[in-house]
Amino acid sequence: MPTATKPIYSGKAKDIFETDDSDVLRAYFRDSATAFNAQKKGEIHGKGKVNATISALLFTLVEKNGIKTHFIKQISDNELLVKRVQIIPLEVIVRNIAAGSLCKRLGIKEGKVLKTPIVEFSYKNDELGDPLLTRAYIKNALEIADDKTLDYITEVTLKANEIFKDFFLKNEIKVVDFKLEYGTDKDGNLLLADELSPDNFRFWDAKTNEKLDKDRFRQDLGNVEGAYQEILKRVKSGIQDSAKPQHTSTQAHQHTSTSAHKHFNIKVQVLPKKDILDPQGQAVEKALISLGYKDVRDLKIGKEIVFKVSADSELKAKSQVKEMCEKLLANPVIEDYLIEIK
Ligand code: ADP
Ligand code: AIR
Ligand code: ASP
Repeated sequence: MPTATKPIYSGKAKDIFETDDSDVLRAYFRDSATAFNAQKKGEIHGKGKVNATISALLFTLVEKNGIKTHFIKQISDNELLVKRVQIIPLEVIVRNIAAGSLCKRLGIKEGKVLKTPIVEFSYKNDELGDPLLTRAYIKNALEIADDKTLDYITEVTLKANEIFKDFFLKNEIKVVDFKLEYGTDKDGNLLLADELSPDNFRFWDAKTNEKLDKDRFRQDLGNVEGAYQEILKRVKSGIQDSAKPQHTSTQAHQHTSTSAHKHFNIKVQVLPKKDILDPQGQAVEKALISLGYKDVRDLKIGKEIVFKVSADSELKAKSQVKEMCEKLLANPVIEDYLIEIK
């Protein structure tokens, strides 16, 4: 149960408390559930505990993959310690498969696999019904984020989507769509915040398409508690599986200490993908043209990473480096990488 102190904020599903440290907040996840901007209200028994635990596990998963979040630790069944942030009042939504408001708005059939993942922004404002925003609304009417911030949020969100899709598919779940919130900490770092749970994700069973998220509550489908418990079960077993040694190049990597004997010099070149916005590259291209180099075009700015690895064959070294690129060195959603081995 929450302690007697008054929350500094009591939302639709969580209470937020201050702690002894002014930079740290305590989020208490309640069982209360709302839908359609609080027009529908109810309780989902055990939801607080399940959502706090799923959030803790998924924040840890994305942190491990290089995404900065507000998560510090889970301190009880229903409570997380988080870094205090100033929330940007945007609901950042990613969609892989058509569902919910997208179907309503566009008349598309639920279940259509979208050509590529879509990122959209809504205004986090219950009174206005969280309206869909354009970039111009965000930048020039609300003035809550600029292009650079929106590009960064989009990049991180698409990366999170790849991490979630991959993790959940291994656990026989399709990630249909989800909503993220971001905020800035006292040092100006943009952190993924709020929660990661079936309250803000649509999850379908990969074999049966059974809904395993808040749509069961929204649409009165029954067994809401069971669906949330099922997601918790699969997330827990997925995390356990991912901690086990793999029979792939990761295992080859572990063997390096005993059997590897060749050293390879690695050079990785990382460049923004062809159609991805590269503001830095565009600025340099413009500057070169204004200096009189009129024929310059398609300028991209990237990075070069050099290091050595030991492995028992070039093939194994290459597959290890490829894995490093996918996990950390590049963002495969928006960047191409080229591996050179000598
Ligand atoms: P809502 O406000 O939508 O009803 P909740 O009941 O989940 O949502 O309340 C939690 C509130 O705390 C949300 O408004 C969310 O934006 C905010 N929040 C989440 N993480 C943080 C954080 N690290 N620092 C400050 N506020 C946060
Ligand atoms: N979402 C949006 N506002 C609040 C939440 N939780 C989430 C939904 C769904 C995604 O954002 O849970 O996963 C898209 O919602 P919709 O209603 O726009 O289709
Ligand atoms: N979270 C929002 C609400 O509580 C929207 C939704 O989940 O449908 O109303």
